[in-house]
Amino acid sequence: GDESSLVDEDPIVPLPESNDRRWSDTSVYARKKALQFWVQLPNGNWELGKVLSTSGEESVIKLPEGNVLKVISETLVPANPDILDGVDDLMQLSYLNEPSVLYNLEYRYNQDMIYTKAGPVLVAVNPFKEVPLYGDSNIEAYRKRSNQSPHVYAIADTAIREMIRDEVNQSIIISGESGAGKTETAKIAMQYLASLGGGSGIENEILKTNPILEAFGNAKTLRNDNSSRFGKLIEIHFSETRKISGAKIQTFLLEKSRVVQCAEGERSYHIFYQLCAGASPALREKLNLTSAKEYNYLRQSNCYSIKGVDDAERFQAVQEALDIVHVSKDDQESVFAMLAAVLWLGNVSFSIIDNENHAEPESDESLSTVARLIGCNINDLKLALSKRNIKVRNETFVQKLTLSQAIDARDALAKSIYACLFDWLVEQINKSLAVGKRRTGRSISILDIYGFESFNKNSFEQFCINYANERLQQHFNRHLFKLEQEEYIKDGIDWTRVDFEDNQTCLRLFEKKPLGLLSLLDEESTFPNGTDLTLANKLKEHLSDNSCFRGDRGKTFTVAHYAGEVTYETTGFLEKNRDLLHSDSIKLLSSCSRHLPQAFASSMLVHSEKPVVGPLHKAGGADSQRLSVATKFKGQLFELMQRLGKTTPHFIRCIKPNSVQSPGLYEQELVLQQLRCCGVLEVVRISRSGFPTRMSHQKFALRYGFLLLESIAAKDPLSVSVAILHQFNILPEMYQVGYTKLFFRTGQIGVLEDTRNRTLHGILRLQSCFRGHQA
Ligand code: AOV
Ligand code: MG
Repeated sequence: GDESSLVDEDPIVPLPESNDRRWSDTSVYARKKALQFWVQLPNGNWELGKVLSTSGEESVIKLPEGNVLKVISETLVPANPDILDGVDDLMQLSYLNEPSVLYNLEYRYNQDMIYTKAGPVLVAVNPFKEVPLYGDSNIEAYRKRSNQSPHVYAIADTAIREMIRDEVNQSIIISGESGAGKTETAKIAMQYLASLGGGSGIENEILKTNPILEAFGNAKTLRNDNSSRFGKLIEIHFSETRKISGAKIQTFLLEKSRVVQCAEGERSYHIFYQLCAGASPALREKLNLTSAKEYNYLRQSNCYSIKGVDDAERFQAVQEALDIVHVSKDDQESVFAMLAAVLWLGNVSFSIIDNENHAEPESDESLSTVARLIGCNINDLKLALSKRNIKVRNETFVQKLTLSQAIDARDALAKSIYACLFDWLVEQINKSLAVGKRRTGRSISILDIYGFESFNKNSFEQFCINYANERLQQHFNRHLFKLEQEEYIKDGIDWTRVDFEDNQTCLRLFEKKPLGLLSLLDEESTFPNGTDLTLANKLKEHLSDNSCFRGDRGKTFTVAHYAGEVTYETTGFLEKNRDLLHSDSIKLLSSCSRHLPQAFASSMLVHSEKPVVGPLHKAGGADSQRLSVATKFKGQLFELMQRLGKTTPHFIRCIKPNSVQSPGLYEQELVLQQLRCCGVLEVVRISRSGFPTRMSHQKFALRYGFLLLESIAAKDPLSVSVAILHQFNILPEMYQVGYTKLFFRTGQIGVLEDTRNRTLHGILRLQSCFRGHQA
């Protein structure tokens, strides 16, 4: 595709930061009208208070527990009237400020109402426990629209209706940081779509892809016990009769380094532990399987189990799911053999054979088991792990590997086998889900990628993951911004374009050619003498004038992402980006007697025939004749964005309420930080700079008409509405009258609502007085 058009299209000028407490509604006007206020306590939390008195710059505030506090009046943030407690759309709040939004979400969260609308976006706060919101009866209620409260089901239902009504493909785009609930949300959306049925069990097949892909592509990290280590787009197709006709899964960049290396307290992919715990005695014997603790690859992180998860039980579920997506028992056994081969590869050890540190694998149980499982000659395996053929012009030399090179060759082989296995499985699943002949071409896609990550140490994996999130964020920004403007225009109101903060600068840091992170990384990857340090220096030399980049000491640099700053360490960047599997290893796999290794070898050969990017590719020799990992990933992301660009998107923003994965714990600061950076605040801020409150003429006239001093009961809703606006001296710049709706600036409805309440209160008092008289 045409990449440049995506990068530089329609640049949006960033707004100057007007206030460090973004979009807090602290205008003098708002403060005069509000009855209660948010007070920030020294611990950072917000409390609701009432003003007792004001003198000069200071106000005396009474807190709910009776405490009295003296504060600078300017720091008070107006709070909403009680009738707005827990509204199901943040747009209904009269005062849109951070504490009010935080309070509203918390109020709902405490009652297990984890979903809230933020205008067009659905916000989902992770409950970290079972909530009674799902299952057939709930699905039914949303289908019939007898339940209208915000829900993933409602989003999925809207997607279906709009797909049919507009004949346009739809997408459900789920984002949020690691552990926020994206994967669960994606499954809930799939559940709703699957309930439409399709015949021949296709809907069940679609649901069963989840346990399979999670077993092979998810792992325990420090952020999430079931963290997705790959990105996924599932496209569900529908027939003319609105039944599911098939589906297609596309995956993005699996984190394969995890197979050979993972941090203390994390795990490798679930499937390894499931296999070790759940394989039948017969299978154990065939694969020479022992316990997870015996395998170096699983042992290094010192973590074998996950609280509340029975790996053996999960293994049964995965096998059943594989049956359902038509992976034959034979193929399943081949898959498990590949897994065991990977585990045994990790146990292959080396001995030094000369005084130049050259190494050879030990001929032990590990080596022979690997050879048997992949079906190769044990000597060929030994050769592939200790020697390398190097072609210079037309001559071939044999080079002995040093110990560290040999270990790298072994790990590279293990990683490749696993990554190919993952791709192969996805391919099998896709064959099973293949869209039938009676297709309409209409589909709903659900996107669930790995969330933004920031650890103490961040490497190439986080670099790619966060780059993907940056791209997605831009899609989100642009789309919602456009939507907002379209609504104003549709209702015919005056509207001057408001620009908003964009993550364009950060994306440019990644994508600019030739001086951007990805280009420089690729360039350095093609230099045979490039090292982690030369890469870091090169980045610092060329990128320091981008405001999102900071060069740090040594091998580290920092990127200011939309979701926060992340410091990356370049250690391993070049190697992971090059991702070389030596031709000797590919040859080894193609020589195997088993069909899976052969299939892996041919898929690798196909990929290595693609053209190369980067100016100096020849320097690396034959093995670098392929796209770098980062470049391939970038291409995938562009393609994804183009595909999503042709759909009507529905956005779901998942929020992680605490960092300990516990139910009932709502950490204001953590939630606030996510709301700020993931753009939910942005969307509301955009709306606030416009006219966030909308009410139809009818509804407005009905609700406030009785407040009118002169009776105009016979008049039409528009005239009644205008009369109300005049009677209450609502300033002309505070509202707009559209064709069908009234549009108000923040806080305006609150004023009317207060008057309405006071009047109703008065009427009630009068009535009870009256009744008292009668008695
Ligand atoms: P993620 O997909 O956003 O993280 P998950 O969807 O895996 O996050 O959610 C993490 C955990 O939160 C799950 O394993 C559940 O225990 C819990 N959870 C999330 N949503 C719900 C829900 N609606 N109901 C009950 N529990 C829930 V990552 O893949 O790490 O970016 O990369
Ligand atoms: Mg996930």
